[in-house]
Amino acid sequence: MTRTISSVLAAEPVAVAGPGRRVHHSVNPADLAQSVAEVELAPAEVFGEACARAHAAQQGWADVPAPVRGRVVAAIGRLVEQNAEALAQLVTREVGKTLREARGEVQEIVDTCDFFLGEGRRLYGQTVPSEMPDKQLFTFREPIGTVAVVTAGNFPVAVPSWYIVPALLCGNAVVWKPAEYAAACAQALFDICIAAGLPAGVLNIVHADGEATFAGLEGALAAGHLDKVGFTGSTEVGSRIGELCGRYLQSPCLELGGKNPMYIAGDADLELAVEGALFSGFGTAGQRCTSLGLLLVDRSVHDEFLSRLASALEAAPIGDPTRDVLYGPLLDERFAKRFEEHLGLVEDHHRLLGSPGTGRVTAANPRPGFVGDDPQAGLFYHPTLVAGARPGDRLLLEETFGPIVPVAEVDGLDQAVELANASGYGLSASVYTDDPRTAFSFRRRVRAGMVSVNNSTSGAEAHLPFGGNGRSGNGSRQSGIWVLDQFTRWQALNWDYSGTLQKAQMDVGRL
Ligand code: UN1
Repeated sequence: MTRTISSVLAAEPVAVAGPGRRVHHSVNPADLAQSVAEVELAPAEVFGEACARAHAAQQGWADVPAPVRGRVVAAIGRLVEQNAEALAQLVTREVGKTLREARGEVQEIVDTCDFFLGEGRRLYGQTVPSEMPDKQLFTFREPIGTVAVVTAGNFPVAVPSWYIVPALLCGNAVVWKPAEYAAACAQALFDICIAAGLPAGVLNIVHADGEATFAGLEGALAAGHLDKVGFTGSTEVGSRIGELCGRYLQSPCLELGGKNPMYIAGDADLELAVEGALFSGFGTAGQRCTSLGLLLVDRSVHDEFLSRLASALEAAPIGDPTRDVLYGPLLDERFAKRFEEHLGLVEDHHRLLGSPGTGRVTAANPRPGFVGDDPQAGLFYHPTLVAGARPGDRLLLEETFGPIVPVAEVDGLDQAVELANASGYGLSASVYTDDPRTAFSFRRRVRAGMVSVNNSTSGAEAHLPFGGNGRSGNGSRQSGIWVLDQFTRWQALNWDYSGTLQKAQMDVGRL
């Protein structure tokens, strides 16, 4: 049977045939039973071949005028819109994100296409004055070449589109390696992009495991078939990619983990802050790179805030992601295993606390709302709020990637900033206050690529720079015009029409 967009989006298991030997089964994490995709994982050579194919196709694509490439981006956006509901359902089925969030994720691809289709008519260079007469200088943006995109599955379609759409718009060819556990979502987005009218070889998908991908990347870099790597995922893997690219004098675009702080100042609107903490900490089961990682609550409002947040959490429905719940299951079994290890930290913390009153572990208990009312049926975990966290606690320093939020009591802004920066991550941060002095001072001193005032740590918009510092990335930014610097290189042009050999620095014009 030929695969079509609708057959990938249908609620049938997707079979992705490839040259691979090992088959990966992607299952619905809400029941661990429903098969969503069966994918053959490719060996490293196949990754290398895809890079060679992309490398060969890239010049032809770069020769297509940028506004015409923009029309292809527009067609991707339209096709995503036409298939939006089915794509959102697939996201929910394959990675367990609530339908409401999955719909938002699909909208994020449309927003990205909306933004970049217009960029095809801009992609501006500059005209620059020369220091000599009868000479004009210019700058041009040129495509970087072949781009490998390696993505996680917590945002199985939106985050890949942040790389793929601008990379294509800029005239690059792309090889995309999606997460194995989100293979069907990836295949659906890939099929949509191809159906939008991309020439053969310009966009390629390779399903492979991590080690085959590393070997494939290394081979392609050595062969000169790869010019940029874009990676969203863990800090550990990101630093391995950074080392590999560094050996070939390349600077990858790295979007890594986070331990995103939220400071609740003494004057905060507590109702608003509770809502923000609930969504930031527990939305997507805490599995966004921008999820809330630590709550820093001013001593004057600490007890009141904590008791309100704990009650809101107790009342929040958790379970079947197709229903109106706060969050569904974790992404897949590997993430669940890592999360359980992290849960051990909570237990250690609980044991260490000793004297009553110094800290509490608040865990909501099983309730109707789990699939079949059985929390064992899928990868469901209770939300956990850990109060009494102290400076130096591992809970305040290590990324969780799941529904646990530690809470520390702080004495004012200075201590909040110190604890906010202690983990070495620097992706997103948020402050709740009505005082602009607190808001601006927090913004300036917190080491984060993105800061929110009176809003969640997550929820990026497609036209603002997205990215982090320190352990969260190498300072590269995605989204908006800032990502153009990842996917183009600047070329300078000197045009001398004086008819003489004018030498820079030596023949500088004088008054
Ligand atoms: C991620 O988790 O990798 O800001 C990205 C947000 C999302 C993107 C998160 N739109 O929450």
